[in-house]
Amino acid sequence: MNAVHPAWLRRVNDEGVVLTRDPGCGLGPEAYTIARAGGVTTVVAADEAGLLYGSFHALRLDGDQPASTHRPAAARRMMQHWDNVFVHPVMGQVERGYSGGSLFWEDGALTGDLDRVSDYARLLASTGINAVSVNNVNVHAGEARLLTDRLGEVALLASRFRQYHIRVFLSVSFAAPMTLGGLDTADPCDAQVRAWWATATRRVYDVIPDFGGYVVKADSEGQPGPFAYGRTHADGANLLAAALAPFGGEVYWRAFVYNHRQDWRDRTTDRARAAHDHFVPLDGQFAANVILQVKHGPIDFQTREPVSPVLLGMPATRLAVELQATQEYTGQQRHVCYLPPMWSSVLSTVAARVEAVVTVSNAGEDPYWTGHPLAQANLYAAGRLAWDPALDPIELLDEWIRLTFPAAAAPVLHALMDSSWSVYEQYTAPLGIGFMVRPGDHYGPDVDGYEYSPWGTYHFADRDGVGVDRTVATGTGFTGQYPEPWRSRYESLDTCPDELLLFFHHVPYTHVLHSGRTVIQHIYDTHFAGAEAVAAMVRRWAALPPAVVGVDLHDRVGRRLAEQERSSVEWRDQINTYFFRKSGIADALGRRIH
Ligand code: GCV
Repeated sequence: MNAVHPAWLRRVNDEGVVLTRDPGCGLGPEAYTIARAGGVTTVVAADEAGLLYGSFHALRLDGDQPASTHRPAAARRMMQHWDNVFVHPVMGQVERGYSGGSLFWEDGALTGDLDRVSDYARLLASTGINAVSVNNVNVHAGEARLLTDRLGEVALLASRFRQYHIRVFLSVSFAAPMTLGGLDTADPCDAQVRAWWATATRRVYDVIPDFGGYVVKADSEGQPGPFAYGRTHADGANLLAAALAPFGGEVYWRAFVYNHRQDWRDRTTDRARAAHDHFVPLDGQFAANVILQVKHGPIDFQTREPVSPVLLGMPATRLAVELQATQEYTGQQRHVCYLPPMWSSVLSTVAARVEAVVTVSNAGEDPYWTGHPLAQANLYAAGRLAWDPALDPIELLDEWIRLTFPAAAAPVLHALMDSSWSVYEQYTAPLGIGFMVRPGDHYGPDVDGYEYSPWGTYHFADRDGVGVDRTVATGTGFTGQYPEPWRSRYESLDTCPDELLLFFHHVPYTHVLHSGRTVIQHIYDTHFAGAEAVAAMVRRWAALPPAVVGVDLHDRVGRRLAEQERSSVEWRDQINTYFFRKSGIADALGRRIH
């Protein structure tokens, strides 16, 4: 790696921070010791990376501090971008991107603003991120060429990230030996295919010696993969691993594999089961430089899901947990939705089992980086939690607020953001059932939008009840994929947590929750409460003098809050009306339902 960006180190020195690199200090890679006394901060580390992270920590310090040592919990902390090089006719420049165009690509070309890439690299490094993938996991024909004749552009990006200790990864197409190499197969057991990957990979390292490796979405939502050749995903991943191994590179192989052409009439197929069914039998068969990248929940980044059982069931495989900062299903950066309370609960279960935390980035060319200025907190916290999953999410939010806004704004920001995930959950799909979003763009309510579709995301509401029976006793058997204590907890109605009830069970509307309310009354109450909470957020923000946070930012947030309020009312009314009409059960409080 090159030396850390010299301008950054000068700036830190100017702030009175003394950085000492001492290879004999006994600290491991990326670790540092920091202390502050008499206004002078000292940072000691064995390597450049440790100094870099220590220098950012120095800027967060407030007052004198005794010496403390910090080291990352996960060795790899990656931001993945779903950025297309060419504007995609349906998905645009960034798939599920809500922050303007891509930071890296602009209508077929590399961005002309590499300094902004450097700014982004510094931003990511300040949170502890040390890896980034720069193109969409859905690799279209033009983007596939980043691996070959467009490698020079990737090298330019890598030169900017390198100065902040961030390695660049590429998403690659499993079919590349055919589409780029002209072979008539991409079979992982074919000698020519193996040779093609070896040569292509060597060329990458000729140009980018510290290249991180490949990210692969295979046999998933139309992407090519090893199933076409009757091979397993271990065969597929190990093919790329062999090509990368001589250079120290790694494969991030995604476990997001399921049948997206399911027959909705078939009640036995359960999308939640798919990743476990495909991957757990392969435990122990992956090469040493393969990391299996698993979405944190079994379906797809819904507002509430249980932890994926794959993360609990592959002890002989290196694992990464995948989080989604881009708010595809959580308000698309038009709604305030501070996600770390969800991420922390996931990490409290899996942090000790994963060696990488991967987050799908929510940043783009927007001047505020994230479209909704308050969505920056998700970007910031994703990196900080990857470094230390034990950090308290609300203290982390406080840290971000302190570093970003004047103290006078803090009470209002906390009022808007602390519970924003719960509030979003209140006015959207209830009790862990998920989806109920508009098909395609996934924004706003459409209760039956996916009910008769091939995507495997159903709620099964009828006049008597709602929810998916995933029990071993009477359902799809998904609960049986969990080890104890989760298996029994989710299997039994007595112990299944309310917030996941409809994920695991089909129950009558009159079923009484642990909270003491019936399911139908819970639906009504939470939807009225959620929309009211958003209205209160709007009032709080309007009462904050714009000058405290800057007039432009105040206006941007105000306009997004207005949309959140409109949307929350639409969600409330569609969900309440839908379930009132299905069940025929009136709201106990007699509120207006249509
Ligand atoms: C990149 C969901 C999203 C897709 C995304 C996919 C994935 O299905 O809607 O846009 O594709 O997840 O994670 O691969």
